[in-house]
Amino acid sequence: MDDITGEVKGEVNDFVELEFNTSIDEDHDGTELVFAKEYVVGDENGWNYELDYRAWADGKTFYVGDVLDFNYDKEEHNVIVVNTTGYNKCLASPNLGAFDSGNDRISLTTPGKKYYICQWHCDYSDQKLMITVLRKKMLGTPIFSPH
Ligand SMILES: [Cu+2]
Repeated sequence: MDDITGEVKGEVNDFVELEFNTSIDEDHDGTELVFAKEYVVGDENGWNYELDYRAWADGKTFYVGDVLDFNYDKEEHNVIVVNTTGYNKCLASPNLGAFDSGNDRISLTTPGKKYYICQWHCDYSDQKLMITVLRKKMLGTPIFSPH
C-alpha cells in the first residue's frame, strides 16, 4: 500500500516540475515576465480628496493589462478619464470616459500616459491621478514570440 502511494506522488511531482520548467523557459532571451496586476487606487484610502495620488503612483510601474480599481463614495466623487489638458486644468469635458459607480475597474489597455480626475474635487484639492502605462513585453504564455 505504501509503495503505491509513493508512486502516485512521484508522478504528480514530475508533472508539476515539468510545468514549472516550461514557464521558466520563457525567460530564455531575457524577456521580462510580467503578470497583470490589479491596483486599488489609494489602497485602503480609496479615491478621495485626502490623498496625494502623485505620491501613491510614485514607484509603481503600470503595464498594459493591469487594472485600476477606483473605490469611492459615489455621492461624493467620480472618475473622469481625461487628456493632459483636462488633467492640468481639471476639465471634465471633453473626456475619454466617465465613471460614477463608486467601484470602477478600469483596464489599462494601451501604453502611454493616462489621466484621471474627480470632476468635483480636481480643482478643489488635487483629486487627480496621472500614470504611465508601459507596453508589456510578454504575456505568460510562450505561444507568442516578442517582436
Ligand atoms: Cu471627488
